[in-house]
Amino acid sequence: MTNDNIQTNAFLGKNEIRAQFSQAMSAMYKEEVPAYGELMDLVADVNAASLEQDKDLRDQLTHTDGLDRITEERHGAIRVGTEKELFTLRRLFAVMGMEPVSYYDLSVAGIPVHSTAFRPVDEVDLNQNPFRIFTSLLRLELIEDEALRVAAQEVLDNREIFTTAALNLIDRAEAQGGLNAEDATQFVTEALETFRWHTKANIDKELYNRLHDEHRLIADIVSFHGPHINHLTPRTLDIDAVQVGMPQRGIDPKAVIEGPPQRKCPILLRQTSFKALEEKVFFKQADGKWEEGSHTARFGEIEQRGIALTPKGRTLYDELLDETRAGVRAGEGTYEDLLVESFAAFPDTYEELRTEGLAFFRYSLTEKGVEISRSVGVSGTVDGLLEAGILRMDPIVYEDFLPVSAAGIFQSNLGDGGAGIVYSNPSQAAFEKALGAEILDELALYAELEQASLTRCLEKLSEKSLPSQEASEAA
Ligand code: OOG
Ligand code: NI
Repeated sequence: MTNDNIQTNAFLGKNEIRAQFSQAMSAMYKEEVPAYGELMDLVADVNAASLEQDKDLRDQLTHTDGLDRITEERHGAIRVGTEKELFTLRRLFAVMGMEPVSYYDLSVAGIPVHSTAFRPVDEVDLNQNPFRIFTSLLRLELIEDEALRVAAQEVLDNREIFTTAALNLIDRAEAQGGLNAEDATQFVTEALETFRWHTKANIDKELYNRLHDEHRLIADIVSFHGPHINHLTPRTLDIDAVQVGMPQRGIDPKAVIEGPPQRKCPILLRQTSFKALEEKVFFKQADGKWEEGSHTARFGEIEQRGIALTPKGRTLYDELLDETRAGVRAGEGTYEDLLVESFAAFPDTYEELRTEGLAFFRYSLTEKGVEISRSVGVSGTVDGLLEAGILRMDPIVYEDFLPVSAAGIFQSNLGDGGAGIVYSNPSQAAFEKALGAEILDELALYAELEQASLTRCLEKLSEKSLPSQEASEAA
């Protein structure tokens, strides 16, 4: 580029770049996997109906600026093979304001990867576009067969998953602190290439089969030119309706919805998916010709997001889920029945969730609160201010993922092969070293969000009155 004049070339906001990228990914995936487009239509219909029927939900979403984001909301997932690839991905996502949040160890579920999710972090950024990418790194070290490990490593070391232009634009964004509109558009186009599907494999069928026999996921990660996006997930307001609606549109969903059961106050995350497609691919023969074969990797998923839980709430969630699974193993009933039974112990009103310290809330002033803050001012405890109709509370949406659910989603798309092997322990430190950055703690982020919302309210309310001991304690 010549005469790149920073003065006249103002940077495009990261939120805008992320929104463009999310759009481009969705358009590409719709083209590649038509069932995804079908699912998008179904979700749009279900969401419109939910908003029509549930006035409280519409009010809550309108009030928290959550309404606009929903139709455009989705997450994707990719799997990479080397530390270097992960390192560059972190830099690529940073250009769009996406940061690594939370560490997920999937090795305990027999899946030789560990993961994080790249996503926006601040409330305003989430509300503009919450696009996230669940990103897994292969742990070749967990594979016992040394010859296979070496062969896989060699294939991975010889591929470059980023275009030269993408790498140059990442460098430029880092050096300048952003990208202008023209560069940003090119960046999106180039970044998209990394996540595109390739029908031609990097390897021959023999090596593919060996990798596949070790674990299907290893074959998926190693065999191709890049980390093709393996699913893109729209957010629905009523996952039960989508689960029922899928077969009517010729889509075959997995048997159970992952996560908590249906509730009046949704918590965390519920997810379901449709089975991965068997797709025609070509393997590279020694004589340079292509040999036809097939590969199963890409699927569709839908999710419903609920309120984020505090550490106490999360512990209760994990306990009840463990209880359910233990019950299933002991043959005490079906998974669905036992899940509902166990979760009867999880309070299901926002009031209880708050007073028992199980979930995170965003506080704001009611109209009455705003009026009071303009005239006399007031102070008090959170309980008192809520009761007096001065404060209102809304759920803080869970923006992250659940390892047990993720394992269930992985498994449902892996078939039986290899899923039985249990690999070893988590290694967040190794993951962060590869990433070249620390992973953010999701619980700390939610706690900060809640605290900031409360502090804002209390400050406004006390502008006209002296701050009381009680109010600052409540904060
Ligand atoms: C990722 C599976 C995890 C989710 O929504 O929990 C995931 C993968 O299959 O690569 O996307
Ligand atoms: Ni997913």
